Amino acid sequence: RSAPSRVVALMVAALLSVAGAVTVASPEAVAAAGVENEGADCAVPGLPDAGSLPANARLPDPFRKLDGTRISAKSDWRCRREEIKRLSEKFVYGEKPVKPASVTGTVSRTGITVNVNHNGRSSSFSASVSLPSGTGPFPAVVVFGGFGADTAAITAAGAAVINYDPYAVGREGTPRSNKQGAFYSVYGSASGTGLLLAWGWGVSRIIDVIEQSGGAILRADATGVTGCSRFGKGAFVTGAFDQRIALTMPIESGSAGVPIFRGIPGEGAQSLSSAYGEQPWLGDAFGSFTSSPNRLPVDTHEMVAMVAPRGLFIMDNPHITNLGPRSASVAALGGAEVYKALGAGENITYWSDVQDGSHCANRAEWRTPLQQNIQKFLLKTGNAAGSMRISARAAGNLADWRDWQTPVLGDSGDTTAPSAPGAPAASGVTATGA
Ligand code: MCU
Repeated sequence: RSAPSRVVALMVAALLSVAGAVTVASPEAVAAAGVENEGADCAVPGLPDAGSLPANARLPDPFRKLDGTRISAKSDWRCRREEIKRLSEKFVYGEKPVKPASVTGTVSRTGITVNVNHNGRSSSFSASVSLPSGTGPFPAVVVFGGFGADTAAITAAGAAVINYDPYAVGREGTPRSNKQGAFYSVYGSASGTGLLLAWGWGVSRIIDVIEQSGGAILRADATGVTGCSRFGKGAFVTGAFDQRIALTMPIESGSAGVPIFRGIPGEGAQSLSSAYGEQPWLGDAFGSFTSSPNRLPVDTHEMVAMVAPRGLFIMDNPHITNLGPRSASVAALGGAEVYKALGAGENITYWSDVQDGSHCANRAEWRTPLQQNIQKFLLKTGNAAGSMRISARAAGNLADWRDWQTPVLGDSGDTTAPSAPGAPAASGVTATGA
């Protein structure tokens, strides 16, 4: 590095340390990206064919690239994440198309409208908005469907609620060959993309409209997403696939949501063939894995990892085996290894330590962590550490599920090699940001 660039780096480091002293949130809490997919420009090698996938009873190594080598620097994660995204699309959820040619719409104090036009096909949908008290602009949480999320706690914490009807974007009750809703009006009723990612596409288009609105009412850089049960599956996948989402909060999501696919049969949760057949939630391509999840080149610990280093608060219910809470805890623990490797271990919370109650009940135990997560990732006024609050009733053991260890990722901006032993310490910028 040349002397002048070192001086600039030191000046930036000094500015960062001043900023760090006056803000409440740590630098790692400010983790949402300005774009839907930061890895869109990554060169990804050819993906394997469904027919040539080796069986692996353990969770795939999230740090191992398609070329067989492991990543060694934090900056390598961006393109490794893109590989996981493409594998997940090809084998699990179906493709999420990039932003359509035209997205327009409005944001008012009571609602959002979205109009999409792509390749001569158009569709529209809308969502109502409930603002908290105060003047704004406000962060917002997209709430899937009308049940299970504590909307009163969200607005009391100071975030708006966007009441999202996923069925307007991807309907249930249709055969896979004739999918319906705003997504399928544009991409075709025979699209292999399942409802979960169609729903996520709809949320991404809402964020596009908020971005274009100028930010007077809702802030585009502070969006959360939540929902329970089938809408917990949707909230989870939505947060994994849009890096503008600062806080992802799935509740009791069950099979096709957070739980590792590989753990579902042994735990006795809703079977993969049942979840695949009940509704076209997963992509059509998942149909060849329902009785052989060990052939999947990805599992849901890597969807957890796709959210990293952004805020993730997974709520689960250890009293209903059908939901796969033990398998969900393993997904959280496995994905948390990527959070830790990125230096963001405090940005993930898994919470199944709750009293019995009906599925999607409003639980007092989650109110405080919900509001703390909103303060940390959306309002940016708090800095509570995330934690693993796993109920002993349904606690998985990650060691049983992995044959890989978590690497120490270098801070170097060099994406090809870790810093050599004995090399000078990382630059002032990275040292300050750590
Ligand atoms: C847990 O989510 C689903 C479950 O996968 C389905 O089998 C069941 O019919 O519905 C659950 C749900 O969405 O409940 C509201």
